[in-house]
Order: sequence, then C-alpha cells, then structure tokens
Amino acid sequence: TGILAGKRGLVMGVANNRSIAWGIAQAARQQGAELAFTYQGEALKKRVEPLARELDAHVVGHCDVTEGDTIDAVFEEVKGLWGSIDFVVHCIAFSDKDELTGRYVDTSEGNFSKSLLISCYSFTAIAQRAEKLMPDGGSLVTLTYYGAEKWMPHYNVMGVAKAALEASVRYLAADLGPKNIRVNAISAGPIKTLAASGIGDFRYILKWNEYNSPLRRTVTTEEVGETAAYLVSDMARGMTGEILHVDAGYHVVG
Ligand code: 0WD
Repeated sequence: TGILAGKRGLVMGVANNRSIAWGIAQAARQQGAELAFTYQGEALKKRVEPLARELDAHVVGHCDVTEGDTIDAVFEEVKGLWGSIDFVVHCIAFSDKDELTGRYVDTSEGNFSKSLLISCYSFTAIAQRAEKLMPDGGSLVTLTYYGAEKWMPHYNVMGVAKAALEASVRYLAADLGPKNIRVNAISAGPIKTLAASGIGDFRYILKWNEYNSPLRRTVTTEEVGETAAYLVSDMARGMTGEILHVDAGYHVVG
C-alpha cells in the first residue's frame, strides 16, 4: 500500500544517513516503492549497503557520473533486475570546496567544467539511459537550490550549475513529455549534509533561513523526501517541468 505501491525506482546520491537522497528513499519506501541504490566509490559502498538493507533495496553498483560507462553499467543492472523502471531520483552535485567561498569571479575553468558536468550534465546523461527503461512513462526528479535564482553568498559556481540544471529540467520535460516521462526538480532549503558542509558560512545560512523564512525554521530531509515521493507518484501525473520549493517558504522573502 501507499502512493508508490508497485513502483520501482533508482535513487542516486546516497552518501550517508544525512543525505537528502536517504530522506527520499525512506519516504518512497514508506509509500510502497521498491528501490535500488547506486554508490560512488568503494568508500561509500560500505555506507550505502547497510542503508539499502534497512529498506530492502537493491544495490546496483558503483556509479561515478564523470564516467559514462559506469552510468551504462548501473542501468544495465537495473534492466536485468526489473526490465523497466518507474522513477529515478538524482541527488548528485560537486564543486571543489575552495571555490565555494569568496568570489564567483575567481572560478577556475577546470572547476567550472567539473561542477557543471557532475551537477548538471549528469542529470541529462541519466535521462538518456532512463528513457530506454521507461516504455510506459515515468518520472525523473533532481535537487536544486535557490542560489540558482538569486545570488547567495559562497554558492558561486554551484549557483550557475543549478541554474543550468533548472533550465535542463524544462528542456528534458519538453523532450520526454510525449513519452509520458515527467521531469521535475525540488528546490530544497539548506540542510546540514556532507555536501553542504563544504559551503562557506553554512551555519550562518541555516540561521538566516530559520529567522527569515515564513515558517521560521529550516526543512528536514524527511520533508524533502515526502515531496519527492509525491512528485514521482501518480498524484503528480499532471506536473512536469516544475521546480517545487521545499524551503519553509524562504523563496518568497529572500
Ligand atoms: O542544503 C542542502 N544540503 C541542499 C542540497 C539544498 C538544496 C539542494 N541540495 C542538493 C545538492 O546540491 C545535491 O544536488 O541536493 C543534492 C544532494 O545533496 P546532499 O544530500 O546535500 O549531499 P550529500 O549527502 O553529500 O550527497 C551528495 C552526493 C555525494 O556525496 P559527497 O558528499 O561524497 O560528494 O553526490 C554524489 C556523492 O554520493 N556525487 C556523485 N555521484 C556520482 N558521481 C559524484 C559523482 N561524480 N559526485 C558527487
């Protein structure tokens, strides 16, 4: 039972039990989905395997989105496992943390390319593979941040990458809509995760959101997870190309 009963989904980007991807996986499982996880590298494998067991999820292997053959391999694995798939959740981003502080204007070409490749292009690369496993339609979700829309201190190249990611959500939605594949993003408020710890003054950003958001608090991975579960469910079947803010309302004041 649940709004995802009978649905099968791939969750990419679990690093540990604070990851937004983990919050999404828990919510999706609670709503009846059958899940598969990828992990990035051997170090994360040890973290991801016990988490997967908690949710009776499959682990379909190592995926580093900078290596296209590893993306192919995990989708081959999913194909062998299930034949087709109903949803994919993409919770992957990267920038050198030395460039998540100070000025955007000082961004290096190398880190710009790497950040855009991992944080933006990877979603398109995944959509290419997912399309082939969604003959009857499906749903793709990615994670973005308000720094795509407005300047935010220290977010720098990641803000530019998220703006490109949000634009790619719209282009992918238009391309894949005729196949009934929906493409949406959640713009999450700041949450203390491993990735967030690389952003300069992150504790101050959390406090600022707590004092200024309409709900006067920050959000949890559970709240982002439940919204993602809704987005990949048939309850959201009329929605595509959308960026949903799960940020305690901060976007109306910031
Ligand atoms: O405040 C926040 N935490 C917000 C995060 C607010 C709004 C959006 N987001 C986004 C992030 O930008 C990201 O897209 O949510 C997504 C998930 O991030 P997270 O849950 O905050 O962070 P984390 O638990 O660290 O997961 C991100 C993971 C990586 O973890 P680490 O920290 O080891 O880099 O992305 C994965 C990796 O597992 N990842 C990759 N996966 C495959 N190939 C790669 C790669 N090359 N690089 C990073």
